[in-house]
Amino acid sequence: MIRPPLALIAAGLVVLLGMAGLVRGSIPQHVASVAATSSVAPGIVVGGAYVREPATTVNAATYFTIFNTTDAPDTLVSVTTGAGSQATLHNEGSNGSMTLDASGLTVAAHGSVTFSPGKGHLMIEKLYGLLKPGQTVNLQFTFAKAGLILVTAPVIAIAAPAPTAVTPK
Ligand SMILES: [Cu+2]
Repeated sequence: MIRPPLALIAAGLVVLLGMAGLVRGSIPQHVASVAATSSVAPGIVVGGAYVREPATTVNAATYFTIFNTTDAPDTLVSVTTGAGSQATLHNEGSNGSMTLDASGLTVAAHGSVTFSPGKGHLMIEKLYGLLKPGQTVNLQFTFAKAGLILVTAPVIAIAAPAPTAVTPK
């Protein structure tokens, strides 16, 4: 019977322990990837969100697209943010593809609503500080059915191009 030298067994144990360490190490990465998709709730996706760099702390306009991938309409009932004392949905002009009323903003089944310059924006009022490019603003969207959706919106410089919302598959 041939026995492997003791040193070789020890080396094998180190390799096994090393692999166990790698598996444990991968758990935080998995959690991080889940956090990165936090703007996705079952069926509702908020994409292309950004805050246009404001000139003052009076207010800042936020733009985004809401996709409803479900078979039923859902309603955005409120948005809150840590960047200012209030956040309100504003329709712009008579381009009225969106209907804002006391119950909120309804997004049709398999439909989308885009807030963009000329159409509408989420106005963050009474900013707690001036927002600069490179910063991000956290937004909490509450939908009647989908519930709470967390969105992180980058602050985009006054003259810089807006990010594009990717249509969910
Ligand atoms: Cu406004």
